[in-house]
Amino acid sequence: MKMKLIDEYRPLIEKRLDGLLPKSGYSDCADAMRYSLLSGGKRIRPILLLEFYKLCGGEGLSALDFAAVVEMIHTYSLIHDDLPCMDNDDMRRGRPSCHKAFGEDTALLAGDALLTLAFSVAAGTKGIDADRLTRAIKILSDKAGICGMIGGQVMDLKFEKTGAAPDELKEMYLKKTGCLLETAAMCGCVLAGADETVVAAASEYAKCVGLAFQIIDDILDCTADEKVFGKPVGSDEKNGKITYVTVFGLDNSKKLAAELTDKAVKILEEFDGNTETLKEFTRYLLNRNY
Ligand code: GRG
Repeated sequence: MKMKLIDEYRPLIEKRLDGLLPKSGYSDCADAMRYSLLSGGKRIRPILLLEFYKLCGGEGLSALDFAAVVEMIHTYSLIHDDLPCMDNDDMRRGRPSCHKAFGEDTALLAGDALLTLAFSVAAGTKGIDADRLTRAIKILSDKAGICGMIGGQVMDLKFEKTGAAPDELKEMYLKKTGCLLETAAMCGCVLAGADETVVAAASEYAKCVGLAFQIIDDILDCTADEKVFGKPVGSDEKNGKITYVTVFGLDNSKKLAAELTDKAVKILEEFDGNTETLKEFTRYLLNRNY
């Protein structure tokens, strides 16, 4: 599925990610970081950050490094999520997952190294006011940590054993998947110097998108074309996972994802400035096939 915004931003993001990584051949761990980070993800989170930055009046490419940082943290989470002690997935982005290609020990360290590199790059961002940068790093740390993405993963592991009520499932999705998308939208605004009400609107938008995004992931996990999806279909069932599809059924899940997308698009109307591209991108996320 083609999307103009992805086609436009992707080369820029890929080039910067490449430049920020340790050189190829430096160590197995550096090669594994490179293998996973430059393996053809959609780059949704950095694109969101750069679009919100632009929407809030940010100019030029000052936010590009911070956008790359969010993608590094996303990639570390995927490497760790695929490990045998987590989801135990052999494929990611259409090729062997990091631990299948490099071994579990190196994959674990490559994830750790991407996480720590991310904070080094974030702290070294040039061309952004220091207070804005500190605030963005705080949002990033909180939302990627125990009260955010990792907290969601902890809930995910627990629910595999105990089951989950619908409200608990929603909270888990908002944390596990939503928090990093929220980081991207909020940090785009913060780095551009937007005020609190604007940052809060970006956060609300991203919560809707994040929940819809994970519901769509659940739907794709049982309906996608494996070649396009880039990883095995039916992984949730294999792991005995409770998902929106198992709780609400396929049709209701599609309806819920569409309603959340409509809500997200409505929130974009609260912003001054042209949000047409972001609206189109939001609808693309609903209709994606991988
Ligand atoms: C610290 C051991 C340890 C593990 C951490 C934090 C964590 C494990 C996992 C995070 C949870 C996670 C992987 C959520 C999945 C979110 C999701 C739907 C990912 C797919 O995102 P896309 O479609 O992927 O944007 P691409 O490949 O396009 O980048």
